[in-house]
Amino acid sequence: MSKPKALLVGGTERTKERLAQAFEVVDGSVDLDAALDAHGQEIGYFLYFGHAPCGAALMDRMPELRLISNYGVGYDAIDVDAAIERGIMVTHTPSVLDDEVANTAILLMLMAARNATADEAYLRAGRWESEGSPPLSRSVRGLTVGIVGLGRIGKAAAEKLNVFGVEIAYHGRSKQDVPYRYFADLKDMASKVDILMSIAPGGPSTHHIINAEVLAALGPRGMLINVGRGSVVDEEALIAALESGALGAAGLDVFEHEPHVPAKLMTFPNVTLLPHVGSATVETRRAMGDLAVDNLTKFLKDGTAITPVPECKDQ
Ligand code: NAP
Ligand code: 8YV
Repeated sequence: MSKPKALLVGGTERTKERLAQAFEVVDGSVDLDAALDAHGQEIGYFLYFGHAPCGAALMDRMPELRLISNYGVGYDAIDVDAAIERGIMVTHTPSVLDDEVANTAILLMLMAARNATADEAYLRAGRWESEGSPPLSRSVRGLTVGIVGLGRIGKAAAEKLNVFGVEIAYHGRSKQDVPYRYFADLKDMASKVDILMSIAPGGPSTHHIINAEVLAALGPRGMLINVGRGSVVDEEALIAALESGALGAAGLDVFEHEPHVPAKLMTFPNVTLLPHVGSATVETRRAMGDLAVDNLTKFLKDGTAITPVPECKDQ
């Protein structure tokens, strides 16, 4: 009997090999259009690695599609309502990346406070030898970190942050049973913390919630860390705040229009920029890839998935 067809966009060799054990893999990573022209009518399963929009038009090119397995926990690129309307389940990869992404947030926090990007550039430019030591940086001990989005990753970050001697606060739509101070109002929290750490998902409800007013509230000694989604921060307002000195420093792993990063952002010595690598270690990407494939194979076997997105839990 022939294997069912699964479309693969992105992913590693291991993902492809594991997927090929149960499916005939249609690799659309290089030319998605050509892959859909040739096989779209027979594709029932889709393993998606990426952030390009996956909407109704794409789904309609695969009338037999039953499951979209997202290689990542954030699924704001996928139109879940359109998928549900078409009887398509959507899954993602929660939990397996919490540790890694929390580490990335803390890495960026320390780099911002300790001025590490500027200091490294200083050394590489030979200035240590010619001018002596660079200006002093700041200790994080005693500072307050306000986490925007205290979910799985946010909680992992909060737990790790305990060893740095910081106070922790958080903002979300609802108060949780956690030993951290809750702020229902984001601007209020920004005015009372030293570091704002965004680990919130993308999508309409979080679009630009970190805006000019929130950045002004964070202030000239404040630091913004963003490992959630670029769309959460008004990037133009962020650039303006950095340019005027209204904000102290930033550490960013995500951007509004990836992989584009505004040239102006690259000019600030007090900003650390990473190319969306929060989960990008061999170990964590392997765990994400395995879970993404396991969701597909389980669904093929018994019609249920391991980690459906919340909207598809009852599907
Ligand atoms: P999660 O467990 O679902 O947590 C999301 C948190 O965000 C929840 O605490 C939620 O609290 C809060 N939230 C949701 N909507 C909000 C809103 N409109 N305003 C304020 N807070 C809101 O998700 P997770 O697994 O921790 O992942 C979080 C996000 O991290 C992902 O969605 C993804 O975008 C990003 N991420 C980035 C990387 C990277 O490589 N940089 C890697 C993995 C994940 P309430 O429901 O109480 O509001
Ligand atoms: C991945 C992420 O890099 O899980 C997420 O939401 O942003 C990252 O872990 C990405 O999804 C892979 O494309």
